[in-house]
Amino acid sequence: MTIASDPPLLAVLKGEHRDPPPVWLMRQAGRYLPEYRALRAEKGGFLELVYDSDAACEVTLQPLRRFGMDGAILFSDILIVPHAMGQNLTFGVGEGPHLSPALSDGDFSHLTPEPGHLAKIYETVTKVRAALDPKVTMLGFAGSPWTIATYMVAGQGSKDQSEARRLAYRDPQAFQALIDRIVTVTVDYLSGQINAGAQAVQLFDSWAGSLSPAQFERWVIAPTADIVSRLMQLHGDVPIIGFPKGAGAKLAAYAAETGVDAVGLDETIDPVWADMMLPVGMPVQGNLDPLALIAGGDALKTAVTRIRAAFDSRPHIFNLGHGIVLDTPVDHVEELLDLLHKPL
Ligand code: 1CP
Repeated sequence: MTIASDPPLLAVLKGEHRDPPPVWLMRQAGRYLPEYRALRAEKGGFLELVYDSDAACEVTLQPLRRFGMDGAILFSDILIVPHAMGQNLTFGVGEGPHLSPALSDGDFSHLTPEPGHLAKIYETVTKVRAALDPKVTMLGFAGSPWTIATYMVAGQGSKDQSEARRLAYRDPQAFQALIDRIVTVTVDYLSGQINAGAQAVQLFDSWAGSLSPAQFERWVIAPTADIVSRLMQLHGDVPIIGFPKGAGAKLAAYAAETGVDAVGLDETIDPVWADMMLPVGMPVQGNLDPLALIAGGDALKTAVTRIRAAFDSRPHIFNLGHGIVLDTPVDHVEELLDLLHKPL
């Protein structure tokens, strides 16, 4: 239930329709912002930013100062969970993340957990929340078990998540044990973020699109439902956004079976179709193509209008369909915010 003091984004997550829609952008902090690049260079690297709660708080607030977003997303990374489970994590310059040892057999029993890594993140949440305007919603997040497992098994990002998919078929028991462990750590982690001040949380399932329907049921829907039900018991009033990127037609089952309060839509989902197919009144988030934001001008305006029109009677949070791209012009983000603040 919404309460009068709920900020707009939180009110929408609880089922209210707002016009104009509240907005935040996935990866709204990051390398397209000069002030981010400057602080990253000063601190020496990405993890140095993440584990320094003053720096991480500052980076979280940077896009809010510039653009006046309705949501502040904690500055961290989904791979902090495998790091806390005991894998070594590095981010090389200009490279993606590396986790070692890679768990190609799914066996995590030899890893020594480092829960202190997660405690550092809670500090950031508390600092951001204390600094936030009460009209802005503080969002926590974690990766979904399937997406986290793809990185833990391969040791890095991969094109088609083949190693994790192979392991899931070859040794479903070992893979299930890994997923169960990630579920437990993720529930603790999200609960810790909520206790520290997060008002809603998002589960990023970036690689949900690589699974066949039966595997999707087992490795995306079931563990997500498990996390949602455990979090609901602990924090019944904190909304959970599920973002199963690439789920396509499997989105309907995801929305119906996981128990998430809201679904994030990637840019390949037709908003008109999503509105027809999702339960009446279920809040949605998305789904501007990040490349339309790079284009700006008429292309941006047309895309924004289409999305807003499709969701004109459903609770809707405006966002991208995936993270903001590195070469996005900062003034196009301003252009987007201006467009959103005008009536449809
Ligand atoms: O400064 C740098 O060089 C690092 C770039 C960067 C940033 C800014 C990475 C490395 N992570 C982040 C921050 C981040 N990551 C946030 C912060 C909050 C925000 O502003 O939105 C969030 C929510 C994430 C989530 C994340 N990390 C996801 C899920 C969303 C998605 O993009 O699909 C994934 C898959 C990651 C892993 C990751 N972290 C970074 C990279 C380059 C990657 C992808 C690696 C790969 O698959 O190869």
